[in-house]
Amino acid sequence: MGQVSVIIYITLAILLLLLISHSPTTKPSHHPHRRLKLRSNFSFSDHSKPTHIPFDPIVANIERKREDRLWEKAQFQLDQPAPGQESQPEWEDFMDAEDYLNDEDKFNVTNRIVLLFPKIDVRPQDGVLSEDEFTEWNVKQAQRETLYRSKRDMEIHDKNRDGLVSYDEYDPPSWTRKSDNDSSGYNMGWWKEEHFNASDADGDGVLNLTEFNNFLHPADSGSPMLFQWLCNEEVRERDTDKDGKLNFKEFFHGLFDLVRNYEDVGHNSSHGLDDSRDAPAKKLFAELDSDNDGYLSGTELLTIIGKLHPSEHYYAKQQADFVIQQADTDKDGHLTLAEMIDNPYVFYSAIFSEDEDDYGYHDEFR
Ligand SMILES: *[C@@H]1O[C@H](CO)[C@@H](O)[C@H](O)[C@H]1NC(C)=O
Ligand SMILES: *[C@@H]1O[C@H](CO)[C@@H](O)[C@H](O)[C@H]1NC(C)=O
Ligand SMILES: *[C@@H]1O[C@H](CO)[C@@H](O)[C@H](O)[C@H]1NC(C)=O
Ligand SMILES: *[C@@H]1O[C@H](CO)[C@@H](O)[C@H](O)[C@H]1NC(C)=O
Ligand SMILES: *[C@@H]1O[C@H](CO)[C@@H](O)[C@H](O)[C@H]1NC(C)=O
Ligand SMILES: *[C@@H]1O[C@H](CO)[C@@H](O)[C@H](O)[C@H]1NC(C)=O
Ligand SMILES: [Ca+2]
Ligand SMILES: [Ca+2]
Ligand SMILES: [Ca+2]
Repeated sequence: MGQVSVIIYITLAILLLLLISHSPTTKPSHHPHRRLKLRSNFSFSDHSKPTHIPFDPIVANIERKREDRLWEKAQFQLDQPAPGQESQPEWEDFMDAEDYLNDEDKFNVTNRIVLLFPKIDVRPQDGVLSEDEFTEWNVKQAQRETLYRSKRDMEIHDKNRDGLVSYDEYDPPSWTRKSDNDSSGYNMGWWKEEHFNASDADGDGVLNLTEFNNFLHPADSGSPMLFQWLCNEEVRERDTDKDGKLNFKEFFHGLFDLVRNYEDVGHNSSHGLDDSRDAPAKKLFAELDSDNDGYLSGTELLTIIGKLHPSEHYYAKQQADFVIQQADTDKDGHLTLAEMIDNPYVFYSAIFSEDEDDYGYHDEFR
């Protein structure tokens, strides 16, 4: 037997030992392999859609930086379109960020949760997180996001860089232009003067950052003027006979289903379609028609503004309910620190990916 074969045998034996030492029995893992991933789907074209609210400010910061780069690229291209030189956002640009997130020494989700928990557990500080506390946290994170984006959007419009946007400066960006043709006679009118004026809380003719942010997010503005504007827009959009108010038919075909979608519990549509919808629709119409003239005005819609335009709070609560339900191991409706630590990826769900390939690879070699 030659020396070569001996060496081969020894090598094989060592390899085998290595494989065994990496087997699952020697290193039990609580979680299947996860790889944290930054959101890849941020859309510059639709600001009205609620996006996922990031749980962890660090991740939010990273995602924002990434967004900035995409945004700068997009702006650059608007300014000077370079033919033939297609530029998609380079995933590689952000590899360092993802490597950071997946480096357990640098970004240890357990430690992050331990750090964040007391910041969420504030009302009251009792060692458990309630739905309200989690909702508040989500609202705060969401507000940071929207304000940040508004600030960036403002830079586009604020041509003279005085930190204020006048109506003349406000040039509609392409994402607001659904169609220039406006076949309905009324489009959303983002850039209409009325909308601008309703956002100008102090009436000085220009929008500062707060006012501009409210302009972009009227449903979250808390401003009576903007709520009124939103309701007037609802009327205008559904007002097919153009008399400036909604009759029952216009309400029924345009608004009723929208309202109903938010209170769909206990509905039973198994019998007669229109019969079953007619009665509750008539009831709601009568309730809303407070001056009993048989029509709904914008003002009469104000009481259901929250259903027509759910605020950030609505989505923040939905997301809070969802994560609590996912991580609430003892089902008492609250989250303890231990429950969160046991289910860390519930909170990082928007950014982790369970890659099939990763799965196979790691099962094989563990
Ligand atoms: C991202 O967007 C694409 C289409 O735009 C969609 O097919 C995909 O499901 C989205 N991914 C996530 C994670 O939302
Ligand atoms: C995260 O840090 C804790 C100590 O704070 C440690 O026990 C745990 O193993 C770390 N997790 C990972 C995945 O490294
Ligand atoms: C807009 O409407 C005009 C007629 O009113 C039509 O000729 C034109 O093609 C339309 N443009 C678009 C983009 O739909
Ligand atoms: C908006 O306000 C300005 C004054 O600041 C006024 O001149 C203009 O007519 C108003 N426009 C609308 C549509 O209300
Ligand atoms: C913008 O103006 C409003 C009054 O309309 C004021 O309450 C708010 O603090 C101002 N915001 C900023 C960022 O200056
Ligand atoms: C619909 O309502 C009827 C009684 O009104 C009830 O018997 C039936 O179970 C309901 N169906 C559903 C799907 O809830
Ligand atoms: Ca608490
Ligand atoms: Ca102002
Ligand atoms: Ca009325």
